[in-house]
Amino acid sequence: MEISSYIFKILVLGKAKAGKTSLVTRFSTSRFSNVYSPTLGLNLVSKIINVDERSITLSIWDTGGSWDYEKLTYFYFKGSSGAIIVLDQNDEKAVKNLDQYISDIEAQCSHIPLIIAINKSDLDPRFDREQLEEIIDRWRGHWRKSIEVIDCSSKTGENVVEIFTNVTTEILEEVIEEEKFDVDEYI
Ligand SMILES: Nc1nc2c(ncn2[C@@H]2O[C@H](COP(=O)(O)OP(=O)(O)O)[C@@H](O)[C@H]2O)c(=O)[nH]1
Ligand SMILES: [Mg+2]
Repeated sequence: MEISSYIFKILVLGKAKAGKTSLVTRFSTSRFSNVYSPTLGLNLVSKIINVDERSITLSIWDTGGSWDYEKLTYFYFKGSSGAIIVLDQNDEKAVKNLDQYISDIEAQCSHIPLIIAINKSDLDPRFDREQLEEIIDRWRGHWRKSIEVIDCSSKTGENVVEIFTNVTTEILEEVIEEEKFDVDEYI
């Protein structure tokens, strides 16, 4: 049996139909379905990933659209070590709620590593990439952790593993740094 030394909670956010569940399913089972089935409440997936010769358990929180945002944000966001915001590149209004998602993360979790996953790279791009870059540059100006933009496709599998590996690597670096600091305090 594999022994996992860390458990990281990863929050997955994005508009309905952006491809959150598809991304998580592709990562956890290597499968994809074209049929849309709305996530009711929460899709909670646990998966072990190996990064830098460590095995880490990811607790992935894929939120559904039907939840009462106001009441449940705290519950969904609490204790997240990293977040993935999924945008559908085939949607003209893909970046519309991006600012809101990042401010909610800032308010509920403070600054944690972020990945902006531009999903559906197998389809035509329809959104304004410049507007996306502007929004991200603005946040990067004061965000204390990494913000990475990765184009991916849950359909073809492009960059799906990379998204989860990269967010885990960022979190792990931070945790190892903190552990060193803790040890130093005792010397
Ligand atoms: N072409 C294409 N379709 C996708 C991709 N990812 C998801 N979809 C489709 O988009 C729809 C919504 O996906 P879903 O994962 O349920 O979105 P969610 O509401 O954000 O969880 C479904 O019909 C999926 O098959 C992708 O990378 N490429
Ligand atoms: Mg879903």
